[in-house]
Amino acid sequence: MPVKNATAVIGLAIAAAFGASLACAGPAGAEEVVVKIENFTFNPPEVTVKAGTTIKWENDDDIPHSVVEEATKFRSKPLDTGESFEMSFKDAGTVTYFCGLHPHMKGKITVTP
Ligand SMILES: [Cu+2]
Repeated sequence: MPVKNATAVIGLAIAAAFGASLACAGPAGAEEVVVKIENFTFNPPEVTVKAGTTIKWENDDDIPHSVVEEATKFRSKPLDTGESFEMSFKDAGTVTYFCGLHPHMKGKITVTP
């Protein structure tokens, strides 16, 4: 009987360790980087992130702005003050974008593997 109990305890310990390692795997591969939109600029204008990162653009200006990829692979709706737009980047490469309302506002994302 005591042997059976010990086995059960070990089994629980393994299950707990396995669960813990699974929990760690999620956040490590799902980082979020914030790009602020303020004073008619994307800040920072250029960011370098790892593949799988989510970029969140937040409009801190008191007029609307949007986020449009140069080849319109993605485009946000006009973001009012305090609104945000998120996009995940799974593939390595360079992404350039601008504000659809003020095309002189430009930004660049470099995604590394
Ligand atoms: Cu704008």
